[in-house]
Amino acid sequence: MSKKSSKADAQKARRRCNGTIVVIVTVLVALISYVLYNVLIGAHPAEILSLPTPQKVGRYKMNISTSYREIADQRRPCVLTGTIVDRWRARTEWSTEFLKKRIPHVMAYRQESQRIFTTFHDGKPLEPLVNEKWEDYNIKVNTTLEIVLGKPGLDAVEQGPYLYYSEKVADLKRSVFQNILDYIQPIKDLILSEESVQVNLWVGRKGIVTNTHYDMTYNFFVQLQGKKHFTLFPPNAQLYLYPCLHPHYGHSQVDILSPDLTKYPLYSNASVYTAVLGPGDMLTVPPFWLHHVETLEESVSVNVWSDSPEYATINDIYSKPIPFEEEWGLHDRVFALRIYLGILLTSLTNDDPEIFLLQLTKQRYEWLVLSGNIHVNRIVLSQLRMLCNSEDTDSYKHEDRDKLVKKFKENVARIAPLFNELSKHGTCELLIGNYIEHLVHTVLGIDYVFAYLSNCYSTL
Ligand SMILES: O=C(O)CCC(=O)C(=O)O
Repeated sequence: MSKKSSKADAQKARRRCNGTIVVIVTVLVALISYVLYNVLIGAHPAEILSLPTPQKVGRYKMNISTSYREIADQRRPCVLTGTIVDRWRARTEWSTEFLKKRIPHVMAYRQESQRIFTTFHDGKPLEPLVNEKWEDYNIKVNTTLEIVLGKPGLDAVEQGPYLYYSEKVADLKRSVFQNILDYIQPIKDLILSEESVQVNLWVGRKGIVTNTHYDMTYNFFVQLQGKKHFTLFPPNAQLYLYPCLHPHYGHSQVDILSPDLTKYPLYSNASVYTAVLGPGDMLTVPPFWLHHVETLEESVSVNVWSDSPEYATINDIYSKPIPFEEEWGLHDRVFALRIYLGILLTSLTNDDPEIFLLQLTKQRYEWLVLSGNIHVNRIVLSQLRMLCNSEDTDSYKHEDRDKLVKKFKENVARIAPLFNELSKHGTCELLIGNYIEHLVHTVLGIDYVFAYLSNCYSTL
C-alpha cells in the first residue's frame, strides 16, 4: 500500500469517526435537553403521556372493634364487607321489581344525548356567561321506574334517552313509601354529622355514568343490587375542575373514559383508585375525593352523606369580611387585589403566587374559554390587559400603601389558621383555588374574573 493511499484512508477513517462523534453528541444533547425540559418545566408532549395506572381500593371486613367513624376519619376510600347492611331488609328485598311496585311514579333525571350525568347547579355566577346547551342537565321528568329501568333485551340506543332516578329517602318517606326507613335499619352508625345528613336512593340501568366530581361530605355508599364501577382520585389530583363559579362546580372537565391528554396533560400524573361494588358492598368515599361512577348492571344503591368538618371551616372563612372599600375604582381594586392575593398565597402555599394563579387559570378556565364555553367580554378583556400590563402601580391612589399592606396582612393572619386546618387532608389547594375565585368575583364582578386571572397572572 502506498504512503499516499494510507494517508487518504486515515483521513477517511477520521472523517467517519468525526461523523460518529457528531451523531453521538447530537443524540446526547437532544436527550439531555429533553430530560431537562421535562424535569424543569414539567411539560410533556401529549403523545408520550400515558394514562395513570389505577390501584384497587382495599377491601376490609368489619369487626366489632372498628367503628364506621374511625374508618371514615382515615380519609382513604375503602370497600367494607360484613357491615350493618347485612342486617338491612333492603339488602334482600329491594329488587328492582319490588321498587317498581312500591315507587311506580318517579321524577327522574333525563339525558338527551349522552349517558354521562353532570350536575348543573342553578344560580352560579357564571351561568349567564356559559354558552352551553342545558337540555342535558338537571332536567327532571315525570316518568315511571319501569321506563327508567328500560325494557330487557333492548340495546342502549333502542332504550332511548338515559334516565336516572335519585331521590332523598326523606322525601320518599313523606310521599309514597312511608315505612322506607324500616328497610335500611340500623343506619345510625353511618350518620357522622349532627347538623346535616342526607340519605339517597339511586336506581338506574346499565351504562349510566355519574361524571367525576367531589362532594364536601363523608359518604357511605351501599350497593344493594347490581354492580357499579367507581374511579376515585384524591382531592389534590389535578383534574381540571370547572371554576367554582360555574354551574358544573365540583366536576372535572376531563372525560376519564376517553381523556384528551393534549388538553389535559396533568391528568396523566393523577393517582387513581378503582373499585367494583357488588350487592352488600359498602364504599367509603372521603370528603373532597373525586369520584366517577359507572353502572355496570341494573342497579339499586343507597348512600349516606354527612357534612364533613370542613363545611364549618369553609363557612367561617367565607364569612370573614374582604378588606376592600366600596368606593375604590376598578384601577385601585385591580392593584389592591394583586397585593392581597400575593400576601394570601405567600402565607398559604409554598408555591410562587404567580405560578399558583397561572395554574389555577389554566386548569379551570383555559379550555372552557378556548372552546367557547364561557362568553368573554372583549372590551373588559382589553381593559384589564392594559391595566394589568401597565407598570403604573405608583399612580395607585391609596394614600398609604404600607397601611394597606398591614391591613391585608392582618386579615390574612385571621384566615390562614383556618386554611391550615383544611390542609390536613390534601384539600388546601382546591379550597384556596375556590376562595380566590370567590375573592376576584366579589371584588371585581363576574365579567372581570376571567379577564383578571388571564391578564394579571397567565399567558393565556
Ligand atoms: O351512584 C352514582 O351514580 C353517583 C353516586 C355519587 O356521586 C355519590 O354518592 O356521591
